[in-house]
Amino acid sequence: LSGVTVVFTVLLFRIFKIKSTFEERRGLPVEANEVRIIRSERIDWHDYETIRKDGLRSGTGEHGKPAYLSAAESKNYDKLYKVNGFNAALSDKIPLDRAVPDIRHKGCQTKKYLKDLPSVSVIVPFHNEHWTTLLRTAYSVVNRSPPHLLKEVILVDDFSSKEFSKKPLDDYLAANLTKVRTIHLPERSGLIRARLAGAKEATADVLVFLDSHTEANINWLPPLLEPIAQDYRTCVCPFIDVIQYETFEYRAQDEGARGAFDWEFFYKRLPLLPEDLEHPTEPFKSPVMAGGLFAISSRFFWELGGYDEGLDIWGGEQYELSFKIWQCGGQMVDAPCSRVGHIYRKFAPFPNPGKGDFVGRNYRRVAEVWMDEYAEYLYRRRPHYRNIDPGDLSKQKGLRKDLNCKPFKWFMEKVAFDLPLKYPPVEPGDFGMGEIRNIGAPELCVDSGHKDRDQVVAVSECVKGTGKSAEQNFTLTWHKDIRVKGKTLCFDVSDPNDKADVTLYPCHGSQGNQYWRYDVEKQWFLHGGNPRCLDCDPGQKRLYVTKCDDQSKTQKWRLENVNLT
Ligand code: UD2
Ligand code: MN
Repeated sequence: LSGVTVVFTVLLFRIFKIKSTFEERRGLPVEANEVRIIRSERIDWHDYETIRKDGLRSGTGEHGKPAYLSAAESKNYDKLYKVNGFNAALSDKIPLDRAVPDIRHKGCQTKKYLKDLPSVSVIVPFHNEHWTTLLRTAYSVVNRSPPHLLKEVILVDDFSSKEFSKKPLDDYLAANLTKVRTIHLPERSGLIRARLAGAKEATADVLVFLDSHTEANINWLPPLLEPIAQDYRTCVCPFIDVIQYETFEYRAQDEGARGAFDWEFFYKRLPLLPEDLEHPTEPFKSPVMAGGLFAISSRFFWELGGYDEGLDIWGGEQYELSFKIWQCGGQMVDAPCSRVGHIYRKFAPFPNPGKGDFVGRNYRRVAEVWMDEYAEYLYRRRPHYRNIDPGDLSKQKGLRKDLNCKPFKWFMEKVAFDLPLKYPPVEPGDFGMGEIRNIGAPELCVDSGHKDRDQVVAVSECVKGTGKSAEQNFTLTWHKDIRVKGKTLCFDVSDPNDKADVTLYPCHGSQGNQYWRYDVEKQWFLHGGNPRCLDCDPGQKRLYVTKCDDQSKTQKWRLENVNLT
């Protein structure tokens, strides 16, 4: 027996020897080169068959055209609006696999990407998402992703109470979308821990996170993946398009800007740099992500410790991850050729799950761990953050130390170098300035619309990004009037009747019909000595003053920059 073993061993040895000599003769460097050549080959990733079929579709909401309900179809409108913050009744009329318009830069249509791209797990946290918007998200991903790159879609149910979210959803997916599965969390965990739960189960090279009311556009995946294939520590965001909450129209938000924030941690955007504009289809560096939609290699995500699991429910995680990525050796880019639509809700329909000021606590955690002396800027704008107990931060601080991450000053000087420390400076003595955004209808801003003396002011879609309209820029001055930026026209109400129009009139500085105050706590703009509140009708885009009502959301406004000193 031992003889046989010896012979066998010798034979095995010889085979290996021969094999390795053979490889030596071929020359390993050559093979490595070949691999490199193959690896850098680029191909056209468009799925022309799906594009052709989509082109033939017609019907309600197809190609992202605005859609409307007939009177007969409107009976569930109010009920569904209230619980979703968007026109869910209309969503139910639009096909789950509708076509979306190809609004990419022309150059994207001929752009090629590496043939060798990493595999993807798409992770979608959801809490009480309406069933058709959730499924439309899943369909758009499955139908517009190369099958061999898309390993799985994981819907993480954050303890939803809607009936569809449980067994009916699981059954539907098993029957119709086999690549898509669910994880049902046993308690309300918030979107951050829900994403973490999905990421822990994900098996692909790259994690792509999406919100539960999104639609992936044509060829969205390769542009997101290529920068990661080239450097696993690059995190990539798509352009986020707007799915209008009322009509489901699919349109661009703008043609790109760099993500940033103000010192109340509202998400803001900075202009593209000259070099970004030169290459409109190439990824450009961006200081922070919007939050919901991005791709990151699983390896880098976990090297960074994922998210801080102490962040609860909603808010702040976009800054935490962005700061971590930049400060701890990675980078963030936006890929213009990857576009995904997102429903910006008209209002957040979810009640606070009894967790107090979770947004404030999240912001405090992020500021304490990552922002060093710059946290002070946040606290100056929001003094009560100083008194919020952020909880245990030792793990996060330990991680920052272990990874030898750079100071926030480095981030401010090298990455967000054009982010103003006063955002933007408020004139001395003036109370505040900037956009006046409605809380009940957060897509709408007060807009003076190039109007002149005696003409009526209205609300319209907020102009986002770089080319911020002068028509949505106001100053609440020390005279206690509201001035249109760059003009000597003031908001004036002369009509004593209910729902009186706001008109423009030359500023006189002596209050009366032009007397306005802003109540920071209630977020009210109060007019006159016997005060009425600024209010709007989002449907008609009308702006007026009326009796103040604590319950009304449309009477609440956010003035962009408030001078607290
Ligand atoms: C933005 C981001 C969002 C997130 C948030 C800050 C975009 C387009 N959206 O607000 O992804 O970064 O800023 O935290 O960039 N959800 C849960 N559990 C919860 C609450 C929400 O699973 O307790 C889900 C929700 O169903 C959705 C996602 O988390 O899929 C984001 O919530 P959102 O849509 O209310 O946030 P959004 O878009 O206003
Ligand atoms: Mn969202």
